[in-house]
Amino acid sequence: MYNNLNPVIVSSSSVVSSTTTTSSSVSSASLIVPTSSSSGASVSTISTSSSASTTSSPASSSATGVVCSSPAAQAAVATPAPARKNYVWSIGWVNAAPDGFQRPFVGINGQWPNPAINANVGDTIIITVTNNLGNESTAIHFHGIRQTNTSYADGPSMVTQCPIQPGGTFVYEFVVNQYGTYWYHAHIGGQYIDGFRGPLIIKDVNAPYKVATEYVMTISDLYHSEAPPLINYYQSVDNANNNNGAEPVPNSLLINEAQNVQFPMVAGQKYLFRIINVGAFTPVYLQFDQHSMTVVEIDGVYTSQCTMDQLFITPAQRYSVIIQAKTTGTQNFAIKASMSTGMFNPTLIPATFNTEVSAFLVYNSAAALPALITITPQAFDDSILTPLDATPEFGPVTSPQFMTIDFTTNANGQRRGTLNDIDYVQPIVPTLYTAMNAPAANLNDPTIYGTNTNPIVLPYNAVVELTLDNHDVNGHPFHLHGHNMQLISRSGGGPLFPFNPPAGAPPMRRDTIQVPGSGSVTLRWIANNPGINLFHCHLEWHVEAGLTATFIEAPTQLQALKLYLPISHKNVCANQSIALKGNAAGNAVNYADLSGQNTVVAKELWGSLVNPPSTPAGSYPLT
Ligand SMILES: [Cu+2]
Repeated sequence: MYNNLNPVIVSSSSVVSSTTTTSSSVSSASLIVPTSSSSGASVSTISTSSSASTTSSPASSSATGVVCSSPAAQAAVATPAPARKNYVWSIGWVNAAPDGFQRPFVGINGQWPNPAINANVGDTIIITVTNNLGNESTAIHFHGIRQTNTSYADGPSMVTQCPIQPGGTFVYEFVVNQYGTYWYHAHIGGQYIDGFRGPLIIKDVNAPYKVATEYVMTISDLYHSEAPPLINYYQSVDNANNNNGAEPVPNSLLINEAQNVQFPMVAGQKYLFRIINVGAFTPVYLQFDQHSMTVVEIDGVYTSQCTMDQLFITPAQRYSVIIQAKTTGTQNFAIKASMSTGMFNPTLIPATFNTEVSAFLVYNSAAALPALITITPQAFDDSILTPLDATPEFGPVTSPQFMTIDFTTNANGQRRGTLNDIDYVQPIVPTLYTAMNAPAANLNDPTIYGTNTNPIVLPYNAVVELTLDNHDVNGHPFHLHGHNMQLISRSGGGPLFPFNPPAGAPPMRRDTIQVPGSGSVTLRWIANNPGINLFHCHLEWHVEAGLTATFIEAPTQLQALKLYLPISHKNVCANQSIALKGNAAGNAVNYADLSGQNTVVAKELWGSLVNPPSTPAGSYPLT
């Protein structure tokens, strides 16, 4: 087991209480009990015979067989008074064996899987985080939350805050004026690969659907090795030379951070499944046996309600779907998620390797679990999921942007991801602090934010149109912090990923959009959210490889907000001698002088470890 500082580890099954303080408890409906929490043995007790498989026998591909409709009107309900939701989190290592293999995960208050944050639209979320990992720094991003007027609470390390060092305490406080399905995850050194991730659900009492019960369903790839040595070898010259810089391949797939979980079902009722791919690297196909999914929300945007049999979900994307229960409840049904394996290097497949995970809709707990199903990838086109608010195409465009996606080797021979030929290298001062303190004469000059942060300054209310040209053969799910993006066009996805938005319909809008391999997308948004908003591929290995750009959005208006940096934010910087002002090179006297800025990553990368080992990983640990 890889732990260079022997951090304190607790067993996830030994802890029964939580010190979380919150004004309302997590819905019991979202609590799913795995059939086997201590070993993966139950996997083999269920037949995998393909002859026993049942499919929902779609008559045609999802590109052509999908039925969409407008939702029925719902009676208006009084909205609850805004609440302040306080969470107190101790971040620490927790041993768990979600697929039968025990390893440490980054847990909260002695437990892993991590709890959901639950709120209503308009609530304030306050999370007091203490880093008790011992050997790693941390930082938390709230994926999809716009952080209007609270850019300092967005989370990415050295972008909107300093890393939270071991022993450090840091307070995130922000208002959630948006409904929908989100998630939180570490945004530092690949740490969320090691399990620091969980749902963030914002309920809307006036949602355009009525259901009896809501379930949260996370899907995630699992690595048996911890992230630091994987990052180290991934970014090594040896990997660049011998494996063309290939990423490590996961060992298995999880649903709700477990396998064979059961979702209790009552005949005749309607269920909402909030599906979140919280994985690090792997897009998945998902299917319910003999139950269609009616999509009602993607990435926090209500959509035209389209019924389909299969979803394709990239890391960081969310789909909320309604499942209509059968009218009789004698039988149980299988759920299957299956990895899209196209990016896996065949020579790097680990010894323990399972690309699929099952779960079950359980109507009758006395009846046997059903045979598993098989998945055959179908054509999938999210552009048909047009927003219910009918927001038309933004325009006219005032800030056209263009980026190429490439992979290359840097001066040290490491394989790096680039946008417009620049790989992201973190600045010496967090970019937000540069923007909060730069003189007016320099504030809108992108160069002060550092060459290798890939900085783009957007004027307030600019209508941005970004075309991304993917020179890589693989698809990449790009995420923009602080906004949803309209998908104006997409090409190159091939027959499995067509682009057929309904004629004349408003463009699909979401915060994570797949850019097809060797293809391109054109995206639009309005720069009406002053702050620092990262734009990056959400495959976590590619974040580590530098496939990131930095939008410095309306810095003049950002300064006019006169943000008051919380004292805990100043303290974690002071404890690590990181300056609260200055340009990307740390120069607070002459912002135009970037001498000494970071332009090349370290030769040895070890994620968020604070005391990295002195010897390189040497190879991928294939377990
Ligand atoms: Cu990528």
